Amino acid sequence: MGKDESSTADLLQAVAREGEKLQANERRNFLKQGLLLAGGALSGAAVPGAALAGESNLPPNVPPWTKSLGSGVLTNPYGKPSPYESHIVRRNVPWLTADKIASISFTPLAELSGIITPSSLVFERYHAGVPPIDPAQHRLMIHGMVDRPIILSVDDLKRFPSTSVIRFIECPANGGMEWRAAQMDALQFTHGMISCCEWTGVLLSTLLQEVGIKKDAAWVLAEGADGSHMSRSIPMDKALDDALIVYAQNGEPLRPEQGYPIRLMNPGWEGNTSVKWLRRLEIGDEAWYHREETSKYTDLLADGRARKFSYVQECNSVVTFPCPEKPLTERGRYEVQGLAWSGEGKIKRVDVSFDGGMNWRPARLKGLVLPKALTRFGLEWDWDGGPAMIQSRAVDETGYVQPTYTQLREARGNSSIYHKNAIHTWRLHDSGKVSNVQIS
Ligand SMILES: Nc1nc2c(c(=O)[nH]1)N[C@H]1C(S)=C(S)[C@@H](COP(=O)(O)O)O[C@H]1N2
Ligand SMILES: [Mo]
Repeated sequence: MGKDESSTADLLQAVAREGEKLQANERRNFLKQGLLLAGGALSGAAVPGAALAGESNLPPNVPPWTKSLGSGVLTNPYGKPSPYESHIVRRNVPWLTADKIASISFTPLAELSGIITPSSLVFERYHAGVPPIDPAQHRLMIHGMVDRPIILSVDDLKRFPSTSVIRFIECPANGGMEWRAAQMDALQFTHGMISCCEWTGVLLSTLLQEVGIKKDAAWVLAEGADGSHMSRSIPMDKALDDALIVYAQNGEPLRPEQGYPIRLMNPGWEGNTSVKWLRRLEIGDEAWYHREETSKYTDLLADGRARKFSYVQECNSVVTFPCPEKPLTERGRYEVQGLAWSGEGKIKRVDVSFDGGMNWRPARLKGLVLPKALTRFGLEWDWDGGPAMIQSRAVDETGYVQPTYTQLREARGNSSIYHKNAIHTWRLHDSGKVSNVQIS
């Protein structure tokens, strides 16, 4: 390419010309490769170049989009995914809730890479829908057992020193439909009530320092501005540890679905405690025992008593490839992948089994391994075309090992809904199809 080819259009044309020359030269090699690829497939057609027939946009041909100009800047002032990816969306289970106001939608885990959940795909959980809050008319009141009660605007909040963390939020009902038997034949529905975002805001401890808490203060009540007035009692230890009042998610203002303009974020704890559309924090000396910590979000045990305040989301994991949405298409080498997480800290280790838990192989932890965040794991595996029972088992930095269903039921009985973190099994059929089964 000449130095004087200055305009972008010229540059693109030059690139296309270079490409054409290259393709003409290397046509023979491309054809050889095409044959190789076709031969590798189970049903490989043994005709040289057959894989290319009818595929006029594949090499060595030059597709029309390489020979023309594309759309310009600001075609989408707020960007959106390729239309070819329009199947990557949140979905709900229509029979699960009576309406869409007090309901839930699920993150499409099978379609995601890395550990960050794009804001548009974060699962939604509302008790009374999304309130259309005008941030200029929203305030956070901090009162109760404090020396100096305050009412903060969103702008006031942003004047405090901020911090950013990558942490998961998981609804404790994640997998709740699976307590008694395998039911949902999709990863999106067995594990999709979890997300992992970068959250930015102010440490709750900073705000509590500002108001000054009284000597006997032991609890914080967080209340939302939505029609459900959702409220939870948070022990002071957590409030002073890593609880945050956040106003940004993945670098931009919180989405309305996630609590715009501000939400409480309790890293590692059941999502229900991360009160959205936060309007009030009351400091007290006892828990409030509101609806969401008595009639709901308690765990009925085998002896008829209910476990209360089960705040932490314990260590859990799931294989995300293969899974019902992502079957295998041909035998050969794959990277089996999955996600692990623990509300207690970092993931230390993940093992994968292909025979329903009889033998285990250590997986590799990939990319960032952060506390209370999704952690991706991978393991190369040669599929021989036979059936398999694929499982993952995570261990966190406290040494806690993800339980089997038998261990979980021994500890918790069979009447729970929340906090199901048992080892999950995908049954791989010899067709490559994957289905949800349960092994105790
Ligand atoms: N004010 C308010 N906060 C709320 C809720 C709600 O309905 N109202 N739902 C809770 C529940 S049950 C969960 S699991 C999380 C879900 O967070 P997300 O919708 O951002 O994924 O928000 C919690 N905070
Ligand atoms: Mo939840």
